[in-house]
Amino acid sequence: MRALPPEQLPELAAELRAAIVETVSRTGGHIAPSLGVVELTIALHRVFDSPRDKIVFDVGHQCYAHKLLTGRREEFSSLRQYGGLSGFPRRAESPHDQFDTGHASTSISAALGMAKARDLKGEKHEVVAIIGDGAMTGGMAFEALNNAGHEGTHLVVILNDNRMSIAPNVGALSDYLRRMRVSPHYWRFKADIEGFLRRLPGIGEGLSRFAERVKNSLKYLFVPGMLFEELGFTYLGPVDGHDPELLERVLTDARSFHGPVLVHVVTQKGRGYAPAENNPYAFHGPGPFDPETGERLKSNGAATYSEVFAKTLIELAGEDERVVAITAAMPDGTGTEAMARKYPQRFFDVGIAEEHAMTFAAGLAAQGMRPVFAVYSTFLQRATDQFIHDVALPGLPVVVAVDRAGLVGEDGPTHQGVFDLAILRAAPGVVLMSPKDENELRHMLKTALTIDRPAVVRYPRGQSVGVEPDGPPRVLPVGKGEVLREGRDVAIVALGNTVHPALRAAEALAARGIDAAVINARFVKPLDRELILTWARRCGRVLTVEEHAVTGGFGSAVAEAIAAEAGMTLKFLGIPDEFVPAGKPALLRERYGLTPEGIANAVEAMFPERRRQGEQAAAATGNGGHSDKR
Ligand SMILES: Cc1ncc(C[n+]2csc(CCOP(=O)(O)OP(=O)(O)O)c2C)c(N)n1
Repeated sequence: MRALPPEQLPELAAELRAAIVETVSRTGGHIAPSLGVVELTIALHRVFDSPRDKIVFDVGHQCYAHKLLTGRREEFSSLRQYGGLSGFPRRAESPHDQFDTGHASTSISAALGMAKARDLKGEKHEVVAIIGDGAMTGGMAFEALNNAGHEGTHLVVILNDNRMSIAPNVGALSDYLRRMRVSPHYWRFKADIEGFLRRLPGIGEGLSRFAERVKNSLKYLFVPGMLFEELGFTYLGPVDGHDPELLERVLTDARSFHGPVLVHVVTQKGRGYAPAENNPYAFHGPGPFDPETGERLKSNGAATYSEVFAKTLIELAGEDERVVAITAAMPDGTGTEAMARKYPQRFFDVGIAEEHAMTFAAGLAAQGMRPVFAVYSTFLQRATDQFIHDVALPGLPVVVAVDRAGLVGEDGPTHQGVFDLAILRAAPGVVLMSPKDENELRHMLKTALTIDRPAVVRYPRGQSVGVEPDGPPRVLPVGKGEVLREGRDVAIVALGNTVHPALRAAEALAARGIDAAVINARFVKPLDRELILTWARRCGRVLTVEEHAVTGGFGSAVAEAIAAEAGMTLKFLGIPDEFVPAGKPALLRERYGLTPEGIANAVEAMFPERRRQGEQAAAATGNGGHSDKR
């Protein structure tokens, strides 16, 4: 491809676009982001020598042209299918995929790490991060810019500015980029300005401090990208991201600079495919569509869980003025855009900033509001500390609506929502629940907004069960499950969207001569211990079912509750379900029995008969203490 004369590049770009549209119209996928960076990807592979030079995509959903250009054309039709090509860069898939991605705002950190490794190993190659203006709103990106500017390590960051996150991009940074885009400058102009300033009498070489300040102020006036310059980057841009020759020139320039360089490239999301150009929002990551017309192939049926959530949220927000909704750049996916339309003052899109969103919600709750942060399970992982430290510890009534909890599908391992319970369950004092259907989701949202403590409702992606609402949303008894089917042989304890399949399984089992009880747990925390224990004892066999990792999930919670009932004696010694107060570690270990004596006592308590015998022996000899305790 490097040998192609420049006049053939538009043809190559058109071929890549045709291949992307053809495949994605069948598989679904991130078409608009990928179409927008076709020329940029060509330029990257002509200027840089991948895989020797490291090209690191952010989020990674814009990598389709990269995949086509790096030996994966034959398999491209298997994109996002089971056993096929990933929709994101995967190290295991190709040496050209330098970093596994799926979540936003990681590329500059990863690229800086690679650049540092290069320097430490005495190697000579380039490292390039490609990050969108949406991903640039994430805290990690700022942390990395801050660190990279300080380190002064050479790396190239390409800011792919298409004005869009999934929805139109938001925030002060987005406004800043917009101002730069409309300025008529481009990167050569910056050099001209600097040269001009240097030639000004009294402002050139050997500047007084005053003159230095004047120069800097003039720079602010004329030179775009000062924000990045102040952070220690050389800023080049803005550059038209659909002009192949210009792109090659600026990227070649960027290579030659010392230290970190930021190239601001302006692209059009969905470029070259009219339906995506006209509606980049809908074509960010659509399902299958008709490639001729762009019409989405719609499946009819029950409302999605997100739609039911959004409708209920509006209803409950109408009853309570304190209810506000927060999204981290997913107004459409989470359904919170309904709130934006109905109550714009009470809706906040904070950008791709889950960490900030959680603590922002905590701040709102601390002042008496009732924030609902709707977030996909996989992206909630980002806000783990903010949930534990800022919401759970002070016990603030933040509602976390965990959408896409469970199996998510074609986006693959970075997007499956199977860790939220394991993460959140450790936090003392929180209420974790999951509805068996959309009707229960309504009640759980009402419950979450009514109880005065941190509450989490997790529900799956896609269509709901299709049940009718049984009256207005109502408060459920916290920590209570329900028995949906009685049985003698085994207790199936199911959570969320596994409850209905469990009921069907029980029917099938009846035909096989197994009488299964089915319990809808509803709450992971507080767990309905009593109910589960009753049925565990009654049946002697328990199967837990959840769309979540078994490690640390709902089943683990049940196991903890019924461990004592199992044939062998099992106890858990560790930190009980509470926040640990301040104190010297030795004292705290005493408190929790994590000392040799504490452990010995815990073990001894597992031998009640021995203890009784010991006590009897002590009584007989007149010795009141434990005879075997040293
Ligand atoms: C931590 C995290 N939160 C949310 C998302 C969902 N998400 C995927 S792409 C995207 C928008 C990215 O916008 P931008 O970086 O500008 O790239 P573009 O799609 O415009 O090329 C969002 C919010 C994500 N991938 N990671």
